[in-house]
Amino acid sequence: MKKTNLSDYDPTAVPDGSNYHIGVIAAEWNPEVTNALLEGAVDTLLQHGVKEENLIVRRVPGTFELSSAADIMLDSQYPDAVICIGCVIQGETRHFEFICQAVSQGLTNVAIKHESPVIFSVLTTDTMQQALDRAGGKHGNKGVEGAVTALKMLAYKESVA
Ligand code: DLZ
Repeated sequence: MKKTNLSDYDPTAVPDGSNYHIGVIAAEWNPEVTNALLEGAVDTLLQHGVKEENLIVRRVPGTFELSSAADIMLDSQYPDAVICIGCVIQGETRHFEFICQAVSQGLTNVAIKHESPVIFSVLTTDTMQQALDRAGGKHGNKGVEGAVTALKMLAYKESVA
């Protein structure tokens, strides 16, 4: 199968972000990956009109902490959407399964609780190379995808409100 840039998108189809406050929370684990995802997300939000002063960027220790951090941010700082960035790499123990399960279910629960877009920009890969390929490498940048998804979900929310 031909592998492509998974983050290619049509910029003309992305809603304007100038009226939104957006939180971006990145895990500190695997920083060479999460820093690149964070940069991709922030650059993309700015490109689509989000004002720098309306961005709330925070760090948490690991991907597991993303759900509670998003919940706390939505309760205290009221962003319109939160993009959650992490990278979990398969190791020799079952930690991988527990973290992936917890964060995917946790972020879903937070999104439903707050009726707000909570975006899963979490890479779950077998190897560091697979993660780097998706953090600004040959398969794109999952942070860019997260930013585009946040803006599209905010437009969706407005369209049905
Ligand atoms: C403990 C752990 C392990 C083994 N692997 C990762 C990982 O690959 N990526 C990641 O973001 N975090 C990892 N962590 C840390 C957990 O996410 C969490 O921070 C700790 O279990 C403390 O709750």
